[in-house]
Amino acid sequence: RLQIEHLVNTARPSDEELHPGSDVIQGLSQQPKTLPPRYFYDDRGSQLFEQICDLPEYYLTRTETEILQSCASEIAEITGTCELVELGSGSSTKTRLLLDAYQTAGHSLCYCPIDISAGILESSAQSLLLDYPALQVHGLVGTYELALQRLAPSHLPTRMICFIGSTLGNLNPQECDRFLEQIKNALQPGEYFLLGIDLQKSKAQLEAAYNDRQGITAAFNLNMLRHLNHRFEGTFDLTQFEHLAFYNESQHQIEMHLRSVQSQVAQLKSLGLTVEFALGESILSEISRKFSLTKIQQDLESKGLKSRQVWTDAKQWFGLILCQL
Ligand code: AVJ
Repeated sequence: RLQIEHLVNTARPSDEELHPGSDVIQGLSQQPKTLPPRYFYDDRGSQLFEQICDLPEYYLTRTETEILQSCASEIAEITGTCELVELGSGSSTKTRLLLDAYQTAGHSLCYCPIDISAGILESSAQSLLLDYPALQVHGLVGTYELALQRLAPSHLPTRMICFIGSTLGNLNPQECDRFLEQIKNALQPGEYFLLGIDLQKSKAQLEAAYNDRQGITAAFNLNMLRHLNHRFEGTFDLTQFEHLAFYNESQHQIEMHLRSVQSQVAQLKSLGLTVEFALGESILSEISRKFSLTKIQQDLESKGLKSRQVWTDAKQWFGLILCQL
């Protein structure tokens, strides 16, 4: 009942596949310096992210879970029997609420988790098989872009691509537009897209969520440098960088930075890269955009993805949109 495929693009390898780390070189050679958020998620980073989800200040996971608890059966009713494809499935914890709803409604269960990290994909797939005796799992290890091109035709009547947890917020508007285009191209007419997004709210609430008192978010941010040290023979001194997160109100996005507390030089030896930092200079390690429901619905609509149903929590902090092509 389990099949896991590692995706590699042999026909048309991307720059990143031919030269691992080229995105790191590119980001660190830019002004201001940036790094792609996917480098957060080595095994330790995925663990730290799971801890973030349980933090009192980090309302996102709790709020989305609460929404899913109340709307999962409605989703199952709207779509009927369908194949669930999930982008960035991670531990698949929230997805269990959907699987439960489909199981209760008596639908056959087919789940296709997609994640960049093979470790977390494998362990969560194993535990799902134990808990759902009728479940078929077809996992894909790789980037969203490749996975969306490679989805096998579904043998179930329909399909729903799930992109929950507000991961869409990591994409800038241009990347977001490209991504929604790829979603549209991966779906057949009548198929579904379930999107979970964090909504705009006060600067104080948002900044608390990314500056938790236990310092887990700071550790998560700094872990990116530890990961790069490990992966590319790096010399980043983690004691000489600090975590910085603030809400950029005009862009409606949280920005996380790694700020150099002194002027220093770091190397990534296997990439042949030397990077100089001025005192106070920072690397932008993540943007986390906060959305307006009506604006994102318009963007979805412009790709032919029509809203079938929208759910939020009582405070309107988080939104879940079920679209149909
Ligand atoms: C997984 C991208 C939704 O933006 O809130 C959590 C990642 N970064 N704390 C987010 C994150 C810092 C998270 N996403």
